[in-house]
Amino acid sequence: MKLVGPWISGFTRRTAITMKLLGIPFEHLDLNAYTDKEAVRRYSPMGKVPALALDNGEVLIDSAGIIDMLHEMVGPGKALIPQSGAPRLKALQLIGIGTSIYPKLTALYDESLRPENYRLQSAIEGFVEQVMIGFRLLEEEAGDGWYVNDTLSQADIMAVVCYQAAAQFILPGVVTAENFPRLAALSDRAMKIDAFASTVPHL
Ligand SMILES: N[C@@H](CCC(=O)N[C@@H](CS)C(=O)NCC(=O)O)C(=O)O
Repeated sequence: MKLVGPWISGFTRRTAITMKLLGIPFEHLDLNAYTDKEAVRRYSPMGKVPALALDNGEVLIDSAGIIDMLHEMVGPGKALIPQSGAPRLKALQLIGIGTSIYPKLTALYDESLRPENYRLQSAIEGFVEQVMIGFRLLEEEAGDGWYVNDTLSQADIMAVVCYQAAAQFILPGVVTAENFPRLAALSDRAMKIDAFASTVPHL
């Protein structure tokens, strides 16, 4: 299988982390949706990443669908999400916060590319506000281990992907270890694992 997209794409990164944690081998095509448009579109006609090109030539886009398929491949016992009940609901709630934070980080990045006098300050403030509410919710739920049943799950993956992207690239000085100590500790725990450490994003 080929995974198309760069680690700076949080949705690609969460897919790669999942594949590595599940022991599913893949070839990484480090193609950027903005700067390698034509090459990306050979796999993903709309130009979205991540795209997973299967060995039979079929292609799947959207990280949620890809991860759903990967979980099905390995079976419920190995899937990185509780199977049912309150733990599953908790994981889905946390994943929902993370997958809602990330597009706002992307929107902030896109705004930063505009010449200063073309930036919409009210939109920027709104995005930052939403991001900060999301991080506060994730911070409140974090403890000394992993989020749900102290077992590494998709909730931890998405929270770490969001925290690192914000702290390193989008809102450094605002999203910090000082302001979000539990998220910072979660991120440190994750970085001891190769799936996270080997997918560090760079611009
Ligand atoms: N819901 C999608 C979001 C994917 C997404 O927005 N990817 C961004 C990069 S992080 C992208 O492809 N941007 C290029 C574009 O939208 O044209 C997923 O979970 O995979």
